Amino acid sequence: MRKRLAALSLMLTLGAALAASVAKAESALRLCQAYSGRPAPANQAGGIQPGMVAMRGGRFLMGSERFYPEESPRRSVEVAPFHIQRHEVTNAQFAAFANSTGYRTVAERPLDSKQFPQLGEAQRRPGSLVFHEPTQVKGMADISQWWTWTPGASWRAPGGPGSSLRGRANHPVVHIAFDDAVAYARWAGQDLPTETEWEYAARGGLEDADYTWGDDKNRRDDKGKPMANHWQGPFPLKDMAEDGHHGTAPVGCFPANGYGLFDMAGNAWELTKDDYLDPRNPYGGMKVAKGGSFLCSDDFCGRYRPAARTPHGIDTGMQHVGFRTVWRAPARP
Ligand SMILES: [Ca+2]
Ligand SMILES: [Ca+2]
Repeated sequence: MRKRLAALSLMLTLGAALAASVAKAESALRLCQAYSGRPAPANQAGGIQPGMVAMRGGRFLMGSERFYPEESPRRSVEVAPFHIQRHEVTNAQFAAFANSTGYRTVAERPLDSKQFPQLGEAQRRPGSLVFHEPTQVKGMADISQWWTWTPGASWRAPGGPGSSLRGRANHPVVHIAFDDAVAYARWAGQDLPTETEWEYAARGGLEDADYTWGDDKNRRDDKGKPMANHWQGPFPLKDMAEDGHHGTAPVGCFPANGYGLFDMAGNAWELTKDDYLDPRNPYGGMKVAKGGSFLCSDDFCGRYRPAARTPHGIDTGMQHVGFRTVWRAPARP
């Protein structure tokens, strides 16, 4: 009898765990597929602002010495408490901002004739950089083999003229330049994260782990799929899309990290407010972007990790660059 009771108890425990795991997966799926792209007014994650999650802050190990030189040194840093968006800013969120303010992004404005007197009107047309899969490449130094300056490309037409946001309300907004991200954040009463805040949030409480989910690069989710929307296959020729997504995915399609944050690895690169300092580029004008994107392949980028960072020019958008916002409680008087 006692054995049967123990077995029953074990079955109930396993059943409860399974039910919890299924409920969690279903809730993530709802966020991913049926999500409107705009968080509900009441924040179920316990944060103060809609769609935001509270970060306790504290001391953590930032950077890594196991990958690219720009990520080192690994150092102990302190971060104050803040709130961060559970997911990347979506097209629906950015549309609410653009519709209410009439804001035009950098990619939607023509280049200034005073700044670029050498360019004709046709060359100064608004546009942004769009990715395409080339059929062949000669070396990997020249990124114009897969990035094309495309007049008419912007967050409203992420693939260039003829593309649209149809069915993409819950995808991360892309083709966002630094000023665009700042304008949105101010409108929302928020801010862009510092690199330190972003990396603290991305680590999800795992100390010094290589990835947002731990150290195993090849870990798969409970359906056997990659843990983040990145690029599987030889870059830039063939994206096998083993993760189920070519290009951006709706936010929240991949497992959350330990802090309940989605897509801190991959999907869209995320702008921070920090300057990217590089002695080889004394002119500046670069900001730190974090987290990698749907274009990060292991054979070329490998940057869908918390410590990874890349420079992004402030004067342009790209098809794989977006952002998320933070909110900091005002200091008490
Ligand atoms: Ca993918
Ligand atoms: Ca991301």
